[in-house]
Amino acid sequence: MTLSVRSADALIAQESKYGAHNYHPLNVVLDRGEGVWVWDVEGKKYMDFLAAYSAVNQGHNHPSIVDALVKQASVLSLTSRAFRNDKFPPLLEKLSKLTGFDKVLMMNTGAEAVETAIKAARKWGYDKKRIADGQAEIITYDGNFHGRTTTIIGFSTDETTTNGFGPFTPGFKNVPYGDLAATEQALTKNTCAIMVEPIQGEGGVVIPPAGFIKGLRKLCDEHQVLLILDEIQSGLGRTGKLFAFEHEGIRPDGVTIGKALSGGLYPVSAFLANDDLMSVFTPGTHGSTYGGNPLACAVADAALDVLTDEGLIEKSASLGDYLLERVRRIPSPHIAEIRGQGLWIGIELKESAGGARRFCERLQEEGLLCKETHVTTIRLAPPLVISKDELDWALERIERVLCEL
Ligand code: IF1
Repeated sequence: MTLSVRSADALIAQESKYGAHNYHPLNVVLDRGEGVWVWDVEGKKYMDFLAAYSAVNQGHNHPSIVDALVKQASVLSLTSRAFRNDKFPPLLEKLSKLTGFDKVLMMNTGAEAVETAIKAARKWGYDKKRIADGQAEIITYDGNFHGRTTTIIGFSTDETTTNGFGPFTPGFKNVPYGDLAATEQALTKNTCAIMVEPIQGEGGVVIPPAGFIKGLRKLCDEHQVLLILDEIQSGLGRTGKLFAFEHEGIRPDGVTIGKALSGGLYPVSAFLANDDLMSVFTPGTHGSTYGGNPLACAVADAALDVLTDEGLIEKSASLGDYLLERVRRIPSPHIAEIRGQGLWIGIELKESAGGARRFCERLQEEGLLCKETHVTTIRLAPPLVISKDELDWALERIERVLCEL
């Protein structure tokens, strides 16, 4: 392969000079992807073990999603919701039938879907639960991650994301993640919803105690409170089920999805709910220029087909079990704890390991791209299209780096 005219170093310097420094990425500059593989500008090949934070569950540039994107882009991209388009209604029906929710509200980014859920929950609180105007409360959790808008970061417990960005939106109450008793204590007559990630992603793939989500469902039923789950990262196959809530055998009142809804080709998100909740929205109460545009709908339609046609959810369950078992057997002195569900694993390192970053940098040298979270966690989340052979290729490197460093 010919060397790119613009070297990685030049591109990194250009980014540093002209871009805001709101990230600290690994120094790998990618220019091509296919399935679980990506290539940097110098032609070096890597396996992607982050999958764009689970947006690329279907693998990079899945041919049928690319095909849908190109085809639709050449016909009609955006009408706005002032007019109707022919790709929107079929996607709504497909999503409703696949997920079992009556109604779908399309947005673009994950944070917008979460904002939509917050607005729906509050309005339901005033319209249906008769909470006094302006008093609605939502219970959220320590260690949460739901996006970057000013309202959403207002209830984050991570100081890096919040410091210097106040004042924040009132009406949120944080309690310890996984703590049912603390949740019950935080409920008041003004509580309209509990909003929670079934597994905390940014928190470091934190799995709550078994029965937590089921317990929340019970509390919500007893106190006329909505259960809203953020499945933007945990949903659409990542944990080995379509939704992570299926592991607990319950149904929430509302769910947010995004990321893999488009297979990573375009920002598409949605808020899903049954009629009783979604009916709080009437013309003019919510919207988005791009939400539900034909290009997004064509892409999402194809991305959902890939998920089901290629059995990616089942694959995540079976290969996830295999990956977890193999990672649990790694005889590394650095490992404190291993957490996982489906093809989603957090390797918690001991204090003495010197942080997860140096392991991720070493894995990069070995051709495997991972991203640490919370300083001490190595997060594994490959595209769900990964084969067993490819997984073994990655495991060999993960084992080596964890044992040799
Ligand atoms: C960043 C983490 C992943 C999410 C959940 C909503 C959103 C996200 C459960 C918002 C987004 C992201 C965004 C990205 C890093 C990332 C992330 F490390 F922060 F936690 F995925 F692991 N709900 N997650 O995980 O969706 O508006 O971004 O489309 O902000 O740096 P968005």
